Amino acid sequence: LAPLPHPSGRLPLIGDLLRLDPTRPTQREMVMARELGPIFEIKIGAHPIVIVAGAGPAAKVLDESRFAKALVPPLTKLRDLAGDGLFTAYNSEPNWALAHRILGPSFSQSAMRNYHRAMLGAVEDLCAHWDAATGPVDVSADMNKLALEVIGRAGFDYTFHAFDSDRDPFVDAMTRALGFVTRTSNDVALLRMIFGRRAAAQHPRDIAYLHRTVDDVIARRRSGQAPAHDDLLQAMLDTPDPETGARLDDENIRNQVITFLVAGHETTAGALSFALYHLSRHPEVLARARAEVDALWPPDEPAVPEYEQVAKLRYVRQVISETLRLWPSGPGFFRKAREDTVVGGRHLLRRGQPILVLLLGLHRDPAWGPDPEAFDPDRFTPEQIRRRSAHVYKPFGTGARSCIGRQFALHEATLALALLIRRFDFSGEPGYQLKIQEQLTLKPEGFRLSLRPRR
Ligand code: MNH
Repeated sequence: LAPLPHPSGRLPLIGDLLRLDPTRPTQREMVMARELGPIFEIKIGAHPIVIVAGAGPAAKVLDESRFAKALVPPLTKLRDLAGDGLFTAYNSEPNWALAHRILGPSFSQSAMRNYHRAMLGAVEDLCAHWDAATGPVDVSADMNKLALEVIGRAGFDYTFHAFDSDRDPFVDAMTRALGFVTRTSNDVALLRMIFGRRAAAQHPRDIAYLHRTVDDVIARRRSGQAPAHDDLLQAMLDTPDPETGARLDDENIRNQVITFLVAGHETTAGALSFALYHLSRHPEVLARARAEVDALWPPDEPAVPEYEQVAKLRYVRQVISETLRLWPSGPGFFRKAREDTVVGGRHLLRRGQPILVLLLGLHRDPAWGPDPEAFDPDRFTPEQIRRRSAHVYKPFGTGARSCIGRQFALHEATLALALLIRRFDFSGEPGYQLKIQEQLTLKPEGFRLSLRPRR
């Protein structure tokens, strides 16, 4: 058995810390993978993390019978906010299986019919916001607002007034809390104790505020003060477990609401932002996508997009898929071996050892052809998908703990992207160099678009 490759210059006590980038960790790891190969190890202080960045070892660790989701920082820190919600629950926690069964039908493809209107309303608000823009718009900021409004309205019949100047203080509290979770997952604990006191004091206040606000939304719905609604909250309040008849308690429902806000908003927003970035760089792709949209909803007629029509936007959907290949907004996820296991015939993975499946690496595996850096939505025609192993494309994770919100995200992103390219001509700023911000999720930083309404 051979030790795993690791970065050079490893030091006692701090391990590879000097080689890592606390503000853009997965982007640095993607660069390391080019040098170290499809499986390697980094050490954060004394803690080894195995990184899988290529198809061979990925096929192994994606095998659910031998590997499972691992809950390590930043996910463990996120439990301060989201507790035993679906995303941060331990595999063995009974509330995970309970919530997974109760919520499954609410996230099915056909359930998207219930959220379609709310999604459309939020997109229309964004269009109005863009109509009123007097200069270039900050794409990541606006996609964040859109996705937050969508999950708020479709999930809980709640608006954050994200496009208004007097937006809900909830948004700032959540942004601060997520920032704190990210920073404290990648930094050095001692420095934080010295320099981070103020943020550390704010964090529990932010969490208390988030919890209070959500508890109030739940209580109002339960008491009938807020009307019943065909949304995620109603499903959680009304649906008994199909197996045992048990119900989710109010604390768990609060954790799920916060989970959907956290897991469902920056991810979809990042995907939309990167999609607009790629379209601004690939006029031929934009033209094809727009032709598809215009054929469905002629540009000189008012469009009333229907739920069923979103499935017809095949090429727009391919644009989203290719976007999630190159810059998956969730850049990786953690696995662990259920028992000691040998990978690649020569590397021992200890039971429980955290393993990061680095999508930034896997999605650029040689299996993608000679130029994996090229943006090409034709990689996602049905024929191309059939020709490839499913193990080289995992933007929504894998197995039992894969993304429950996948259909939700794809319906939202396809609808929003289609309507935006229908309504607006746009161009990026000429000198813009893609720079990617990491905060649990990835998003383009400082990317602005100049807009011109098409009609
Ligand atoms: Mn989502 C899990 C990516 C949109 C709710 N999501 C995951 C995982 C990935 C992921 C990867 C697996 C994480 C892990 O293994 O630790 N999610 C995405 C991406 C998008 C996305 C790339 C958008 C694009 N997710 C959404 C939306 C929602 C959502 C929208 C909710 C409305 N995701 C979840 C939940 C989980 C999850 C909940 C945890 C599921 C579970 O463990 O049972």
